[in-house]
Amino acid sequence: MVGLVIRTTGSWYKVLPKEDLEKAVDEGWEKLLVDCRLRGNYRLRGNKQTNPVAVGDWVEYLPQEDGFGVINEVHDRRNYIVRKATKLSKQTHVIAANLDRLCIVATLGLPRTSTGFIDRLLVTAEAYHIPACLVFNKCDLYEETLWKIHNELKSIYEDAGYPVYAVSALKGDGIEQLRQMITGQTVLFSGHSGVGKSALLNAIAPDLHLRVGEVSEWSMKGKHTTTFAEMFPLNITQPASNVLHRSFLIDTPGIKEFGMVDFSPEELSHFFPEMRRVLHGCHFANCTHRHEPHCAVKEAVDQGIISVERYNNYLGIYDQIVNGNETW
Ligand SMILES: Nc1nc2c(ncn2[C@@H]2O[C@H](COP(=O)(O)OP(=O)(O)OP(=O)(O)O)[C@@H](O)[C@H]2O)c(=O)[nH]1
Ligand SMILES: [Mg+2]
Ligand SMILES: [Zn+2]
Repeated sequence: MVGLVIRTTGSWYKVLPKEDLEKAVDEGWEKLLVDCRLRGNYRLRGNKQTNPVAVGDWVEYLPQEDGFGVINEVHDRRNYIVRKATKLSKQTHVIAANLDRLCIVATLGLPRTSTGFIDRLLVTAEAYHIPACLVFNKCDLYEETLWKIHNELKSIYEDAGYPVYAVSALKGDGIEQLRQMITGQTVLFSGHSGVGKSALLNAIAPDLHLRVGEVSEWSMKGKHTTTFAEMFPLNITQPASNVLHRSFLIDTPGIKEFGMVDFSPEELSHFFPEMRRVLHGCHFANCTHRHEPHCAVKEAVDQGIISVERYNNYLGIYDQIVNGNETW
């Protein structure tokens, strides 16, 4: 049997049978899920992943007499988002697989998201060819100064090529626009703990009733209210066409620091779309865009075509890759 991994908790996997996919939204998907374990001798794919099966994976499984299932095989992934399991670890953790979009949930409220964090996630999305967008939540808390910062960031990221949304899960502002954008897609919501990922999913799909952190519970750092990645099927009818689309929304536990999995320093600038557009103009074919003369990237930064903030984050990530400096 073939199924889609909806939730993983340690060594158990909740799998939605492929044949039930159509029913899943109308009849409630929870009762359709099969509890599966991984075949005992399943070989980790020779690589260093802590989780051989991730949310969004398509798997082959065998139903057992006791009602449980055994996963025999994981289908090849179209793409995935991966991070280091822990700060200094060589092991990696696949957050989710087979994605149409990454929504980075950020906020200028608390806990504030840095552009360094955003750019590390964006670079990873670029490396795996996953379209990404930025969702700034808690905009109801913004006053004049924060809106000014927001608008600066919006223009930086839109110029780079990423859609930017300003929303309030609490007040409902901007949610309809977000719903339109994710229609018919499998979308991963990622970001720090406490930025409001679960609250945002509840705003998009009120029937989900996801657990949201109590205001008093979370500090600057967030409290990790969501503890496992989980995917939710959702039907959205487009008002214009009245056509029904199925989406899959993936809620994830907050991440404090996004440990990028190693890239070669030479390829890094290709994962910054605005650099990718100009770097063919560099004098040296192997230009690292740091101190070489006649560098088209540096010229674009000087001319204000590439943002200084993004360029500095490029240098920071470059340094991290080359020297292993954990600047995060
Ligand atoms: N003012 C305001 N508060 C919000 C908004 N969205 C979420 N919050 C609050 O932010 C806190 C954290 O929200 P969650 O949805 O639990 O955050 P999360 O990103 O899912 O956190 P983790 O599950 O720990 O990763 C809660 O107290 C929410 O009520 C918003 O738009 N405006
Ligand atoms: Mg949550
Ligand atoms: Zn260059």
